[in-house]
Amino acid sequence: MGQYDIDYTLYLVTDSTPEILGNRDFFQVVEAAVKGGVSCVQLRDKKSDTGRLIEIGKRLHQICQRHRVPLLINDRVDVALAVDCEGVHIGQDDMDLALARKLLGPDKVIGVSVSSVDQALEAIDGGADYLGIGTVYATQTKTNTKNIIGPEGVRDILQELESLPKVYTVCIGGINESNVLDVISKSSSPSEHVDGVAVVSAIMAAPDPQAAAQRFITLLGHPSARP
Ligand code: TZP
Ligand code: MG
Repeated sequence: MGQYDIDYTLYLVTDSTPEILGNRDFFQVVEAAVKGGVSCVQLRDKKSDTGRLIEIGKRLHQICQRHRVPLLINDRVDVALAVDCEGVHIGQDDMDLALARKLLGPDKVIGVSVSSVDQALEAIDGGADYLGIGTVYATQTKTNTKNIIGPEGVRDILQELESLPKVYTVCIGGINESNVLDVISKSSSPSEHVDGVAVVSAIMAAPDPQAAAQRFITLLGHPSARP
């Protein structure tokens, strides 16, 4: 489906709330994280109005393009179209996947949040490019999450996917430098691993986001810092 071959290894989901950002500049924080090795960025902003979101998205897309990293937009297919970035990430309560695909066309990347085998199979059937599997651990960043599935829940989903054509997988929720290797090993089914980890606060709220991203990349065993 989506034409972009995305590296999901270290997937940064942004947050511009004061609790996470303090008084730092949002774009500088994200750019630092990208310099540290973040391989994919999702703009997640539940507060800004549509016009502002498009403005932020366009500016963020320029930064991402400079570092050859794809940008996806959380929730908003209309904003992704306006920004003309690489795709969207939709949850179970967002726009229907079939409609999102119809609006975005075959080339854009669509990721879908799933927390059960049934949701995963439905998303694959609907042509999702990747699955955001979680919530792995309870997190302050998203307190309204209904389903804390643990690494074991991720593994159960991966196991079901083994016999199906390849779909990319990323796990999310409460992942930090201390638990990331544990999450990955416990999430693995015998022959299938997640393709990446999605992180908000462990990078966005870190005092030095570039160094934090670099340490993640080292832990994940992936080539570090980008030009
Ligand atoms: N979806 C499930 S958990 C979550 C989202 C967007 C937030 C994850 O944030 P953090 O800070 O990495 O735990
Ligand atoms: Mg959503």
